[in-house]
Amino acid sequence: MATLTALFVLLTLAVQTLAKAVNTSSFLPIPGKPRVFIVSDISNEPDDAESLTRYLLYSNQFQTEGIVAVTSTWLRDEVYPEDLLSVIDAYGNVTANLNRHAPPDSQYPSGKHMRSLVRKGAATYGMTAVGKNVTLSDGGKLLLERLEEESEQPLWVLAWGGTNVLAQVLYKIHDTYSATEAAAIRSRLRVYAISDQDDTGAWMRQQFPDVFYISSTHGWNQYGLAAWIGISGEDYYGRDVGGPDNTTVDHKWLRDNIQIGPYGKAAYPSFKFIMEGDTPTFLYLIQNGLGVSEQPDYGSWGGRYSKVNPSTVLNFNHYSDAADRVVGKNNKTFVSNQATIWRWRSAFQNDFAARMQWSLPANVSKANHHPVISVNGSASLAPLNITATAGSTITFNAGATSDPDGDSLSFNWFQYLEPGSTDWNVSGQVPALNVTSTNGGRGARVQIPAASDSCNGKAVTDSGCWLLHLILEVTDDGHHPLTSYRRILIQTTNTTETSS
Ligand SMILES: [Ca+2]
Ligand SMILES: [Ca+2]
Repeated sequence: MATLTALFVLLTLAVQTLAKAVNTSSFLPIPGKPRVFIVSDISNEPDDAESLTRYLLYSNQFQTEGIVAVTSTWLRDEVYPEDLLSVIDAYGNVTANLNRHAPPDSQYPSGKHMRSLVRKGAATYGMTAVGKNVTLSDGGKLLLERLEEESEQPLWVLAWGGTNVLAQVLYKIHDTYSATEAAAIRSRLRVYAISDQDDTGAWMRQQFPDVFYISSTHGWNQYGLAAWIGISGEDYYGRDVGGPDNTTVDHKWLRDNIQIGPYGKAAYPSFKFIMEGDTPTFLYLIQNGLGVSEQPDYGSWGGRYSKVNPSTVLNFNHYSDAADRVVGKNNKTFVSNQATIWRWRSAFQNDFAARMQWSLPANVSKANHHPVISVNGSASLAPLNITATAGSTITFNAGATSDPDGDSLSFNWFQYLEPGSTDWNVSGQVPALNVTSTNGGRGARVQIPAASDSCNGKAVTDSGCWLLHLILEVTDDGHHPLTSYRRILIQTTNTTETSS
């Protein structure tokens, strides 16, 4: 009898496993792998270890080029590469589990490979690590090598702590190469820094204003004013309280959904102040169809930023906070830089939780996989570019959108008003699309405003007609619902002018 029961249990498990089996080639494809170089003041507080835990669950989307333990104003004369390694070791134990949920051509890198990318930064504060007589730290040497590679792909330096490893390398490049060569190397660099956490950020932006540099700017240590606290900081900083849903960033949710299994339990510590202040740096680069990394003002899970000064004379490439208008959980409208991040929180927290399920053994995982959006026959994650005449009506067909798990899908078409405008009150300034969803959301009919609005001379495009952003957001009904996006860029035109 016991044997029969055991057989029955085995058969049931086998049937369940078969029912869960999904075709990995139907997973959301990963079109390219941004080159990423992380500098982290890990161990000043638990949150860098948290961010690294999340980052590694996305590491099959990136070509990681280096992970360096650095100082910051919070950790002035020590660095802790060993704490990076312990998170990576926990990750290395679950890559086989994770790879069952990754497209065959975008498998997760091994723990051994990720370990080989860890270096020490300078164990001194800020500008003391920068200058003519300074020997590059091991982290600096690796970063210099990566920047010297003549890659077609830019190198994204994500700063979770101080930036003196980057500053010492930029000093070195300036000192070693001709002005033209140094500028060419800097043109391959992209930075997303979590505010300034030492004195080198301000120095770099002053010395090398051509560097593409995303960071919130505000008084020293006034983090409550920074965009990145939109990740989870409304209660701690007392900003936008009541807007974002704070139930997915508290200790209980993290305990139930993230601190689980062989990876989450081992790697993800409980936060001290707020959850994962550094995570927006790579949320910005996640390829889900929403963000466009070369366009900080388009908005993404990592927030929306615009140029501090649009002068083409200065060639000043610093991008800082921009605001979105978002209706919060309490039905009030919030206008803030932090809203550019928290508006996506439900999606990015569910995404994290779903990936943590991937790290579990197959028989306990409630694995879910992303919807694959197809609009007008195109399933790419890059924006769909179309041209539309002012006053016309255009239609979109997303009927071929699918889900690898066969989940039910909900469709939300909306205009993202803020990108492309520098106005504070975008409502009434940016021409409004009239969007009607059709076919249960699998299609949309969009009325383009008349030429008097679409081509009102305030648009930044050469033609004087607006580039309008339409977003399709598709969410499945898996255990942790997953969301994919498609951005449709509608360049409006005035046919009367074009034909003359
Ligand atoms: Ca940090
Ligand atoms: Ca799914």
